[in-house]
Amino acid sequence: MCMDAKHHKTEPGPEEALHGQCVLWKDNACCTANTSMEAHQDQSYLYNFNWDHCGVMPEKCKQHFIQDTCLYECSPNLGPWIDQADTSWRQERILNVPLCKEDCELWWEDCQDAITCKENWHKGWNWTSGTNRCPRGFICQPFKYVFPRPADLCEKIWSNSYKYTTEHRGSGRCIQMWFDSANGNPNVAVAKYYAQNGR
Ligand code: FOL
Repeated sequence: MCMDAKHHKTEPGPEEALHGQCVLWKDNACCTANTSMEAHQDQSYLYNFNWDHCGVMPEKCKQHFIQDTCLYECSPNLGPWIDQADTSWRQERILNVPLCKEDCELWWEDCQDAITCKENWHKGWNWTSGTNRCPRGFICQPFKYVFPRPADLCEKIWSNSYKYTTEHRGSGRCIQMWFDSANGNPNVAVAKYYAQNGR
C-alpha cells in the first residue's frame, strides 16, 4: 500500500521510467517517474528542501539522502509503520520503520564530513526565502556533533520515521534503503512479517 502523503500515488503499481537510484522500485512503486526524477534534484519541488543549507553536501552523503527519498516516496512496503500525521502537508507518515543496521551506519559514516544546523529536518526552519535556511541561533556543525551516533541520525532527522536496529541486511527483519533488485525487493517479506507479527 501507499501512504496518504504529499506526492504518493493512491495505489502502488509498476513504473517503467523511474529515475536513477529509485529504479529499484520500478516493478511496484508508490512514486511516479517525475517524483523519482525530483528526488535527485538539489532544489527539488517535492519539499523545496535544500540539502546544502550549511554548504555543499558531499556527494557520497547526498547519495544516502537521495536513497532515503526514493524509499520514502516509492516503497509500497511501509504499510505496517504508517501512522496519522499532524501536519498540513500530509495526512499520513511513517513511524519507527526498523532500518537495517548497515543502512543506518553507512549513511552516518558517509555523512561524517557533512554539515548541518538542525537535528530534526522536518520542523523549525526559516522558510522566508522559499527554501529552508538555518533559523537564528542554530549553528552549522559537522554531522558528528549534531548526530553523535548512527541511531541519532537515522531516528532524529525525520522525526522517528526510522528506528535504529541491530538487525542485518537480508535477515527479513529490517527494511533496507539499498538492495540488489536482481533478487527482488527484500522489503516485501519484511513488511509481510511485521504485518503478521506486529511492528
Ligand atoms: N524521509 C523519511 N524517511 N521520512 C520522512 O518523513 C521524510 N519526509 C520528508 C523527506 N524525506 C523523508 C519531507 N521533508 C518540511 C520540511 C521537510 C520535509 C517536508 C516539509 C516543512 O515544510 N517544514 C516546516 C513545518 C511544516 C509543518 O510541520 O507544517 C518547518 O517548520 O520547517
